Amino acid sequence: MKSLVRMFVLVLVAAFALMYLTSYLNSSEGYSGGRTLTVYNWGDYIDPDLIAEFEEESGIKVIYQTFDSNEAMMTKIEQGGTTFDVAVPSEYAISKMKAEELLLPIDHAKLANLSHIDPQFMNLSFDPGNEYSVPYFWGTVGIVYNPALVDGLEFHSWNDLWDPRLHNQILLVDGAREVMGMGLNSLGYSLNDTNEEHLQAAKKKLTELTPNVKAIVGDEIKMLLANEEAAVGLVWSGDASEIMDENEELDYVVPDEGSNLWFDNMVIPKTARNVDGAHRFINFMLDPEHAARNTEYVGYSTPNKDALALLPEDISGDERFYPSSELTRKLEVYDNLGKKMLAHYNELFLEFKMHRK
Ligand code: SPD
Repeated sequence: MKSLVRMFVLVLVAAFALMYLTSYLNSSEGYSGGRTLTVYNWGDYIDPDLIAEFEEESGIKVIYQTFDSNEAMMTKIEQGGTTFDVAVPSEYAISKMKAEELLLPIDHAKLANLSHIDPQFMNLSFDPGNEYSVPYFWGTVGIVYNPALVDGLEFHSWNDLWDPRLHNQILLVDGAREVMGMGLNSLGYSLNDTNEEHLQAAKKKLTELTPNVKAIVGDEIKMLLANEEAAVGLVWSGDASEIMDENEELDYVVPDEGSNLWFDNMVIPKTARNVDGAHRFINFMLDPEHAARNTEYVGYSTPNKDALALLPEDISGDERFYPSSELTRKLEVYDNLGKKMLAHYNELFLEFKMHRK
């Protein structure tokens, strides 16, 4: 009997020791070889050389994972069981994650490079005082098109996309707010509209676009448009810039009715195990030389004024991707519409996608 008890105690001690060791190794503060940082970012949204340089400089191993929509990212963090140290949500997602207490406060004292951010990107309404987030990239939503493939069509209005000459020629980015937003904007409604009649009208309008829609896709939209597999795309501005780098024939416009102005910021989710490493990583990305290289690599617009000054004029002076304040004033930022309404936008988008099948 005594030996049975001894065995039981030994097993218990071994289990506790194993649990302690596992959590120590996973924790950032552990021995240097075991220090890790888990970064959760959009696909194609960082220069991989910068990750390698950060690892070299800090001795921290980066585990890098990607997502393709705010909704997917939030669901994963909400569900728990993850250990993300840094994530990159857009503004309405930041506001929602803050409300759901999914974020840790940012310690500005640890971010010497925060001073390089242009003040116009700081202190925005979705995160007053940047208590929980730090600017990474920003941009617009618009139409990228290949003039040689659109039969003389010009794109001043979202409604131009409904032209029958574009049969099976349009690719849409796989984003509920972007696609629903296009439907709403085309009818003159706000991107943040919550009126059920307007939302149903937007979905109906989108279903009428179906004959022109070739596919609804993720990051492959860039390759498909650059390779001229379709003539037109509903895209984020940075993707347009990357596509146009690959194929100079294409152009990008923001329709006259207006569109979306968005901001992707770095945050530290509540799941973080390496809060200090997260600050080091964020500060590293804010360094002007690193931010400039990242901007050149991914093609998106940087909010870092000192990085912008390092970029060639053909990038920093391109008004399609660094629009004037006159244009940005016409654009709308997505609001956090609340859990229920955001789920409803997703549902309507899904119904539109199902209708295509
Ligand atoms: N491939 C990187 C895509 C990043 C786009 N973020 C835009 C979010 C707009 N709400």
